[in-house]
Amino acid sequence: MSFPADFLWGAATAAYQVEGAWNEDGKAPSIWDEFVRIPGKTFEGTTGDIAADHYHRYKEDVQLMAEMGLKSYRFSISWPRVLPEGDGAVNEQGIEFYSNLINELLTNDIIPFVTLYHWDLPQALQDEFGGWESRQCIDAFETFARLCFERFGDRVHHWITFNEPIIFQTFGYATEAHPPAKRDPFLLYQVSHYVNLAHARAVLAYREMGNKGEIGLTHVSQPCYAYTNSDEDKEATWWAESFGFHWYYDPILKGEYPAEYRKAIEAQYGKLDITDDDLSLLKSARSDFIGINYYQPARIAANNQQAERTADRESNTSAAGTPSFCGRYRTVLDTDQFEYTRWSWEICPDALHDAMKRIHARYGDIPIYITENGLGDEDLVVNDEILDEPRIDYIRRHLLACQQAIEEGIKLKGYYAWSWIDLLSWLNGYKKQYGFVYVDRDNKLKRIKKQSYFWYQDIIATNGESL
Ligand code: BGP
Repeated sequence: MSFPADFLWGAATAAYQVEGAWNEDGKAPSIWDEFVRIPGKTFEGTTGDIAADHYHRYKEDVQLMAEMGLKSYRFSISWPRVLPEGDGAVNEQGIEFYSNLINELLTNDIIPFVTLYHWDLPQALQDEFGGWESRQCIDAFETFARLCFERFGDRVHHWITFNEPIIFQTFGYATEAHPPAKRDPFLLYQVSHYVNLAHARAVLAYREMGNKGEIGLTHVSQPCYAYTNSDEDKEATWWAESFGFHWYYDPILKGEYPAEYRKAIEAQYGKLDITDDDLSLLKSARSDFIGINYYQPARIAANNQQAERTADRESNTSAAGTPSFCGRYRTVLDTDQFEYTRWSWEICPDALHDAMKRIHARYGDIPIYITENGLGDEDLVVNDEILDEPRIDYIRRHLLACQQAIEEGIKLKGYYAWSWIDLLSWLNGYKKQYGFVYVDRDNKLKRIKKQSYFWYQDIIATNGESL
């Protein structure tokens, strides 16, 4: 049997995308609650105000998980729900919601895997000191993290500090597609360092508080491949890989920044505020595991036209075929050679296998969780049945890649499909579906099990044998 007996067969969501109840029971607005209200920023102006209404229906949702046999559920805690001002008074009603959810999961033998930051920064902190642009945010995050460890650490033993720093930072500070919608590459790099420090402080706090579980961080994993063998495409790929992989993974897993790349970006944008004490802090806080979110690889070419990435929603939501924010490279869309989803995301299970090998080669025997992987599609509905065969095919092929990695000795400990249920896609509204469970938005958000629900149920029951 290639999947270990304790392999975590899971599925994931994130607070803003699933909960709704955006202004209930003492919750304050996050930067997303404000951003979605700016005209033109999201698909047809969709918001997470109601989302899948998981906040009110979590019991029903957990029952569906239990019936499926789900081993673990990854979800995030909304920071402004538990600390409305970011670091001030605790909102006990918010704490109660997560406490109840955790208890409900445990009663049903489902292991909670909790993300602290899935992009919904309290608006109060953005207003007060520019959010992640300030070192003050590091202290605020530590306060939030400690609160969560204190209240939930007795029952939650798997923690992710941040979800996909590269996305909220690039979109937030270089392409204007996410809040705070700025275009300032220097800030992007500075923010990335402050977030790394916040991660490190949370890791140390977790250990110092005597918790027994594991703590890590989730990065995007998008292996880059030169589109052609030309020197200029290879050089472009060095830039893409240095930014997308080494700049983000090295500080978390090696406690340092890639030197050559740092030199190059500081020459271009200016000297970053990174002190020796900061670097010692990073070194002292190696993660217990790395979470990877994998959707697609990137085919990289030189950006000969010197085109700039634009701020429009479309070019930020289908990643292939756009120039990078820094203008040094672009991604290539080639429908003759590669297979794509409806949103032009390349389907390539081999690159998932390759991603794990690259991590293993650079950082050694670090345990890995695939914390997101899945197919965004518009599902076929026939007589109230959701026939999402393409999703089954997508997940099956990616799970085979996982199986191969495990057989080769990679310490892969779990797989979380994105997503558990149909939820808000940040920039594509409810049109782009990922879930095992359909949410009928025309019929009081009724839950309907998709074909993939039953398929995954069987995969879990056989521990992957029926793949
Ligand atoms: C990841 C995020 C998720 C989810 C997923 C799908 O980047 O961590 O929150 O949204 O991507 O993205 P999208 O909804 O844009 O298709």
